[in-house]
Amino acid sequence: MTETVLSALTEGVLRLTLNRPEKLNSFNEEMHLALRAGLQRAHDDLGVRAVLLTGSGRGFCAGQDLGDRDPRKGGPAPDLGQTLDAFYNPTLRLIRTLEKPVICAVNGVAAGAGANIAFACDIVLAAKSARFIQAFSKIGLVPDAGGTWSLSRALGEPRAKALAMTAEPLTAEKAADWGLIWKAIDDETLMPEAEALAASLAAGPTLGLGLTKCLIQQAATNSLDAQLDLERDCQRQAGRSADYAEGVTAFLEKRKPEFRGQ
Ligand code: LHQ
Repeated sequence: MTETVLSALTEGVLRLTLNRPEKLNSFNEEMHLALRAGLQRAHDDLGVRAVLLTGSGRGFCAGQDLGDRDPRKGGPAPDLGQTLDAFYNPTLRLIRTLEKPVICAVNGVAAGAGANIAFACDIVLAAKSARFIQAFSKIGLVPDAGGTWSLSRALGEPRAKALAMTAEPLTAEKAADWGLIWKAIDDETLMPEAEALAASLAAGPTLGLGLTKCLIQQAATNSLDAQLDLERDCQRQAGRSADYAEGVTAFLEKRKPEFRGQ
């Protein structure tokens, strides 16, 4: 049977590829569980120092597989809250709490929860041909997978509400101009550029990068006072790391640092 998420670890980069291309990598239960297992491995395995998430074929991810939820089959209305609790929310939490960089290479259309999973990643690169669509309003749902949170934070209420209510596709270039993603890249250079970025982060000071991620995430809800204290605590921890000693030594010796992620 074909694997719904391809997983490969190379020199510290765990590449996770959503792999249901004939359905634009929309989520069925098996793919949910496979992605979660991959992200859990990233948490547990010291050999993983960065994650690269992407999709097979012409799409990144079209959100939930709507064929799995055919209302014509009858029966009671589904409990979609339970679907979020059981599947999407654990995945979102694994991405946000992973103390390692998560790079997302959006290789094609990203719709519904597929778009919002991309926005939860730390650094998002997208092919210029990719589109982001808050498809939920087309089927009577509300944005999920953290979409209301990430859109309103990155864009403010006016753009977040318009994207969510109209489901108008947002081009990769506009998403980058608006600060929703890091970069829009020519289609043919997306993967080489994403791989190079992931490799360079995986060779970086993982502890410091993880602490940086936590700090920036907490800044949104902290007061300046609380954030200054948190920076102090994290800097104390970073300053005791082997990678800090190596970074300074390499600087003084005018050579490239060899970080070990500790
Ligand atoms: C699909 C899908 C798909 C199944 C393309 N499912 N087959 C939802 C419910 C439950 C719990 C909580 O959360 C959620 C979260 C959500 O994500 S809700 C939003 C669900 N997603 C959508 O509404 C997007 C539906 N897809 C589309 O609007 C289009 O396919 C987009 C705009 C993504 C791409 O359009 P095209 O490039 O024109 O491709 P296509 O529509 O021809 O799709 C290609 C194939 O993929 C096609 O199959 P076929 O057998 O005809 O070739 C589609 O049926 C299939 N596909 N999305 N979500």
